[in-house]
Amino acid sequence: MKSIGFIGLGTMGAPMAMNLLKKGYSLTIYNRTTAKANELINLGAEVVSSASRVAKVVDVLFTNVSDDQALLDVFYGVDGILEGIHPGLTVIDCSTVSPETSRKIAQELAVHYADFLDAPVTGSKPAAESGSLVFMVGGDQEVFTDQAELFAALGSKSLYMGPSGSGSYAKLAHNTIVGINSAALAEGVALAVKAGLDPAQFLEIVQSGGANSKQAELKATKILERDFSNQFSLKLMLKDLLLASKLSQDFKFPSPLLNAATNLYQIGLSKGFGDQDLSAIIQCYED
Ligand code: NA7
Repeated sequence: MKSIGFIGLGTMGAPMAMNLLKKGYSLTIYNRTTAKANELINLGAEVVSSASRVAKVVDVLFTNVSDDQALLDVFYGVDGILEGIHPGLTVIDCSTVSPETSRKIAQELAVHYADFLDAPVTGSKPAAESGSLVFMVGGDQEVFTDQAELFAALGSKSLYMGPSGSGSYAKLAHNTIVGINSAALAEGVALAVKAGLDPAQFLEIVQSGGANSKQAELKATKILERDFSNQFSLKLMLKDLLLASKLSQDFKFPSPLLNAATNLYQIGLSKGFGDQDLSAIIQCYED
């Protein structure tokens, strides 16, 4: 069995690493904040003190960190992955970052005879826990095929999207839809409440008809119970919308809905909702 590494044990990374352990893989882990590794250590993971040490000892290395800067830090920083890289290593990055960053790292790894797949996911914390993530993958198709077993261990589906950066393109386009859709849901529910309607009954109508969506299905209870505990944070959604906005500008592509949603999430962040679940965006409509 391949030896696996995991760097980035946050909301998404920790349950993914847990699933690899449960499937019997030998796992070496590193997280900047060491305390987050404790539960995994108890389940048999080996923790090491730097990203370079993980890279040195594994065949396949997953990374799942916040954003472009975090990913560049774990690769290029002191004791970063590049210091432990070896020929034949495959890195599978599940962070949502810009396609430029995915391509830059893929090119860097190729110089060292190592492979890189940009493999962001759809599905937030519950899907990470239940092993039902969907991967959208960019990079060399043969490398993707070689890792099919690992994608199957963590997700219900993995799709090859094209050359390096294609997974990141897919994820930013995907989250453009999720961000706009979540904002639309919040705005509609807030309008119904303003008009004096019962939110539970209104959400039942939404889920029964033309306004239904995955977000309406996933977030209705959270909205009704005012449970904004984090499954995918508002600030990370804003990060994705800003990356998508940059893509739109690069492509000279008009994106009025993306712009409106980005502004709304920026207001949410400035009101202090950044660490809450993205469904907390509804609070922007409340007095
Ligand atoms: P979280 O729960 O905010 O976790 C982020 C992880 O990234 C966490 O392990 C952080 O370590 C790590 N991180 C952040 N910055 C750095 C730097 N500079 N160096 C090393 N490690 C860092 O995010 P999610 O799990 O919800 O999401 C992860 C990705 O998937 C993100 O791109 C989403 O958009 C999709 P820490 O524990 O803070 O020390």
